[in-house]
Amino acid sequence: MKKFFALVLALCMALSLVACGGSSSSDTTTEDTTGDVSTADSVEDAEASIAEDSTASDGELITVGFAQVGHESDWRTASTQSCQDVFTEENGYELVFVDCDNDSATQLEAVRGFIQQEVDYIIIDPIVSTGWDTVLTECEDAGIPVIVIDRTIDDSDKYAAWVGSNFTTEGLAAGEWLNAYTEAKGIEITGILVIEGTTGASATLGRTEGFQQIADAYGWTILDSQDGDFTQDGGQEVMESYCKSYEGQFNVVICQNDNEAFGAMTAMTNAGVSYGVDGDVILISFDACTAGLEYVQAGDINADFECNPLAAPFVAEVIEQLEAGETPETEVYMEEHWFTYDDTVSTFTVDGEEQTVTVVTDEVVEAQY
Ligand code: GYE
Repeated sequence: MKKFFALVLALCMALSLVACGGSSSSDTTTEDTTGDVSTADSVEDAEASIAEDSTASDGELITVGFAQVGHESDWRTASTQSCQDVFTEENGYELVFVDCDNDSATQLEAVRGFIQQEVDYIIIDPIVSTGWDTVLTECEDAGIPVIVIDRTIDDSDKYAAWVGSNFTTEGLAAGEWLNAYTEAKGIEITGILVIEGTTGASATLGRTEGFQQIADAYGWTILDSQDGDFTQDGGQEVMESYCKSYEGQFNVVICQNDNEAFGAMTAMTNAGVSYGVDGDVILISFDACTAGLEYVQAGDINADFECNPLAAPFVAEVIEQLEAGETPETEVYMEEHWFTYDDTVSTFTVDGEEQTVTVVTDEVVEAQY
């Protein structure tokens, strides 16, 4: 049973590490408590984990409670699927899944419910980054290790590990790509509109902060930046109001996830505003799930900055390490790519590090989640 689990885990890890193909803008890395960063970017690493993991079990099912944000986006669906694929009985787990419907009170309640159920581990994808210390102390008192995924917790360190993405880097990359693209095309940026994700979510905070830094550096005007709640309806509603308030004043729209971009496209089409590679407005998105990439390939979205939702295999590895009495790495960063319609910009620099883009082809779309 354990060997089978370890093999599945290793395969999942290997697949998620190579799934996107193309060139990598950042490797999946882990950081230990001393701040040292190591890289786990090869099939050999995944294979090595078979031997390591296969010694850790007593054959009992491990109960895992997962307090998921909700079901607001394609990204979220992929994240949920990743956990449901990995934390199966076949792999030695019983998963208790709660969809918190983007409500922070429900999420705290879910975590307290897991404590009452005496689960072995708790996974939290925190809707917002603050308000966590009390409930995490309760988990600690109950002796239940917490693993945080995706969004970060900023007001408590009472968890064993975090697995996710560097949202500020995603925002910086979007900004630097936009600068290189507009220079290459000879386009002058007249005005930028941002549709943010959920207020208080670290994904929103990081992407906003990263892009703002670049806007400040190049002297761009951000006309407005409003919450679209990471949903298609939210994106459409905000864009409808932008089209009225800023008619003729903008030529860049930044949507902080794909679903908002889908809504924004509907609003712009209805308002007679053209977008994408042949349009008047440059449209940038984040997440790069399959549907987002299809729009990039079609030229409707100019560039899509990936946020990798397939965290579960890495969470399982953390749990295996805790089961074995080892101290897991405290931070695990997912591998991510920057996707574009064409290679007008093939490389650009973020904080002195060269970034390469992946031009979206049929194979790229097929390999994506
Ligand atoms: O970008 C969005 C989702 O937290 C990174 O949440 C995640 C974000 C993702 O709803 O689509």
